[in-house]
Amino acid sequence: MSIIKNIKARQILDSRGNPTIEVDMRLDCGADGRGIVPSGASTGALEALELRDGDDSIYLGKSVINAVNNINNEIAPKIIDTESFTQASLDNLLIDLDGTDNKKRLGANAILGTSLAFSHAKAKSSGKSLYDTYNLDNNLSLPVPMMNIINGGAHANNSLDFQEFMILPIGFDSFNESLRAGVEIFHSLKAKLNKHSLATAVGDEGGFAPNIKSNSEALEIILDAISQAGYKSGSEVWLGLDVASSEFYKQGKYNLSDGSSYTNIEFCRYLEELSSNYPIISIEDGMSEDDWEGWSLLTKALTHKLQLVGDDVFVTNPDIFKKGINEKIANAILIKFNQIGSITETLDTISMAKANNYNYIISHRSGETEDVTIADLAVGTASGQIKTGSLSRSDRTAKYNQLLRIEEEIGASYFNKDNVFGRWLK
Ligand code: 2PG
Ligand code: MG
Repeated sequence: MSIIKNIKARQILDSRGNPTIEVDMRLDCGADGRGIVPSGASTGALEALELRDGDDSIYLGKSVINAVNNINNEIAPKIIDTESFTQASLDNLLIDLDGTDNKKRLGANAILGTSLAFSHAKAKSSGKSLYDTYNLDNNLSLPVPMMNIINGGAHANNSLDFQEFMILPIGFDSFNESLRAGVEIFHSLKAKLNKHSLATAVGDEGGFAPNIKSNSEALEIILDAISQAGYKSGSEVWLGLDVASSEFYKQGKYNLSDGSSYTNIEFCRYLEELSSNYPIISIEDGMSEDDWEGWSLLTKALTHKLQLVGDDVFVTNPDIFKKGINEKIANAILIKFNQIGSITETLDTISMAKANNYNYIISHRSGETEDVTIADLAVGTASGQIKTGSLSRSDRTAKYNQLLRIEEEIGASYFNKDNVFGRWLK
């Protein structure tokens, strides 16, 4: 239990140069904590509301001064010197104070910023590492990184429809080795792109954003880069996709930029075929958030073969996720704390995933900052996987660097400890 002595929010910038919220908090014991809120581009329609000011003449409408003021003027007097809080009691007070279903009055960014800052201060006051405060059932692990080395979709202005082409260096003995493999493949990919006179400029998550025409071409070039770097695809390094299909699902069809258009049955077949042709172990948002029928088809077709991750479709929301579990949609959930807007609800959703044998992946947003909380969250909740972008740009590598520090502290035996991919690798 902790009494809050001071809280101060301010507007700062995220990795895309858009305003976001930073919150500093101090507890009565003197411990302090800072939280910075990330921001998505391909957002799920049912995410908690990120409050922006909407005045086009200031930061193109993206300033967050109202949300900052909500913390400094409305939240502060309710939580400073009022009672002794746990994470849950603070978050519940904030949710009640907001009083709406999707945190639209105070802003999910205002609530999450406060929740995060408390989380950091609380860890310091208890003398624990941050990851330990997220340790739900005495089980830490170091995650396999899902590295987004080719960016498309809403994260790049190239012609690729799929948003993320990821590599997963699973077959290694430590996070350090897994990271090294990823980095070497990343650089080998850069050399390959150069050789083909393709752009090596990077997209929002630090991955390359070349003008490759087709999804298979992107996968081929990644496979090439893996072997060129001296690694084996399909045994050491696997592939992952974030199709982010809600972005191109219009009028009941999946419409690709080459003019082709698919029903959900056809698109399911398309993804099935891709996964037979390539060593793909994970597909995120293969179907749109508006196409639960498609999700059901896809799950039936591929759940035995690979991880099917719900991002836009579940938006880290326990109520929506519960519905998904009941309808047997997907077999994994992406966890983004700003989709739901508090640490407590995030942990609730994770507990639900654990209880129902769903994998859960702690994830960054495409708009990130120097805040590395998600690295600790991944270790503490033993997610076994983290999605935090490519191997360039400090907003992405900062999380990997934090994982290196944690590995130094707890030891490499925690890497991929529960092998969350095991059921598909047999
Ligand atoms: C996603 C995320 C992160 P955004 O779709 O999974 O990679 O992107 O933050 O833009 O929603
Ligand atoms: Mg996604």
